[in-house]
Amino acid sequence: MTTVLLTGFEPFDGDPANPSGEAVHLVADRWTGPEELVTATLPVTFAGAAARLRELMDEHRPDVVIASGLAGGRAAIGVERVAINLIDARIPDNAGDRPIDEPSVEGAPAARFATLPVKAVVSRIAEEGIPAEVSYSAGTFVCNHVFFTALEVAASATRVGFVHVPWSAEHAPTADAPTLPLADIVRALEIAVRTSLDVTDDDKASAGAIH
Ligand code: PCA
Repeated sequence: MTTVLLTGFEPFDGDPANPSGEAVHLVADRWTGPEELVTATLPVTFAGAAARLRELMDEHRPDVVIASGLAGGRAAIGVERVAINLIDARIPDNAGDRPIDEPSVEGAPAARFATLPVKAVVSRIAEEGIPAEVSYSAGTFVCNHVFFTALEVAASATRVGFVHVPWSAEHAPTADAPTLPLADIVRALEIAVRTSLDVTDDDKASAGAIH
């Protein structure tokens, strides 16, 4: 049985909701397979999130791991291409911890690339009219930490990636904040899962950045 692990996060930084956590549950509600889908909401803590992800990967031995989180202020779905082995917390996590300049995983390489077909995921999301882009930085907070840990822990055949999502229109922090409807965020995660299962060779089109 092919297994997919899809995670989101609980709210953090005073936000009333985290669309990533809400979306993964909605993806699970309407999942029809044939693959097995395991979903979970991770705590926004450096100590708890990576440990929980390791447990889930140990228990379910997933073929595809997609973690998702909120990137408040972004207007598009961001499919992350690179995780760095660095924690530099600008704000405290939900446990009050604020580690600065520590590695995610001691002794591991400086960075790892996502092993999902990142460009194919972006183009398939965009084809459905949902704004999407390849992102080259997942930040230095809990999301990047989870992303790097997943890449570090995964077996070589496992496909691992991270998707950052905007605030949902349903829980916009201010009237002019960039948002997407929660339904679009749900659909984007579904497309990310389906594309990661079905596409082996990524697109060759450029998604690079000059700066
Ligand atoms: N976003 C944060 C942590 C949890 C989340 O949803 C981040 O981008 O690191």
